[in-house]
Amino acid sequence: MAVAERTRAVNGRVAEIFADLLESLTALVEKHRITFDEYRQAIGFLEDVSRQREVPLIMDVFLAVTVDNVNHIANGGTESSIEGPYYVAGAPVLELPYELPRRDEEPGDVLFCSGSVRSASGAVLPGATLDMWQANADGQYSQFSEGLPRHNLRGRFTTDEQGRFEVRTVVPAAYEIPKAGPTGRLLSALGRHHFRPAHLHFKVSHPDHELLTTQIFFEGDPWLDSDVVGAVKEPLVVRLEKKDASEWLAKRGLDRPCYACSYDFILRRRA
Ligand code: MBD
Ligand code: FE
Repeated sequence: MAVAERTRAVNGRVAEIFADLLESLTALVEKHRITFDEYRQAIGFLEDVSRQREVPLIMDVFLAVTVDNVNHIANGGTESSIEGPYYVAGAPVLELPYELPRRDEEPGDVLFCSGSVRSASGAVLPGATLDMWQANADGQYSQFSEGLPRHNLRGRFTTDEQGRFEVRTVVPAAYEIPKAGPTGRLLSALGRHHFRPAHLHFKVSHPDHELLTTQIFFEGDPWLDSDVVGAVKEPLVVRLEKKDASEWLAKRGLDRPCYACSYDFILRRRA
């Protein structure tokens, strides 16, 4: 393709990637003999995705995991997973004892998420920052569903002298991609389900170490093997443990059973 070759030579990476994109789309139109009717439908679909603010969602559903895979370097650190479309920078900085901001009558089971942050060398990392966000027990994220406080179930906190943390939150529900939106309608048209397994999002950071963006999942979740975005990695699946020992509960000011999970994050040193 002469045009592609010329742009490749002049404009570097953007031109090179766009040439390949156009080549794929051209082949697609030719292979399926796309009609003008279908062409206009495609334009309408993209306008709809934009109008309903689902550009980040649809990109993450179909492509983000591949971006994560081609950039993946485990190298002794915790496996990464995608950020997803619902991260908001600037979540509240929490004070001890850590509790993600929640509503007075926040629905769902209480969850204590604990663990540690260590360096790939094995050294514990006091003062590591965890930036955590999640869906509520209805599968909704604050700022992306109506009627939730701005920073509901979003917060930042740090590890203690032993590199440990514990934060109180609620057990998230599985996330269902809205069926009414263009992304959900496309999934329906493809005969696919709309669910992500329940998960907790984290960005874990510490000076001298690479930022880790990842997600934690729960054993036994019915959607683990068919996550609509395909972001589950086996080492990121933890046990959701029921806690009913009265002493353990009393120490945390609770009088009814709750859940706990634990994860030890490992950060790679910056080169
Ligand atoms: C989510 O909650 C999510 O984390 C991703 C990656 C995609 C859609 C919804
Ligand atoms: Fe999510």
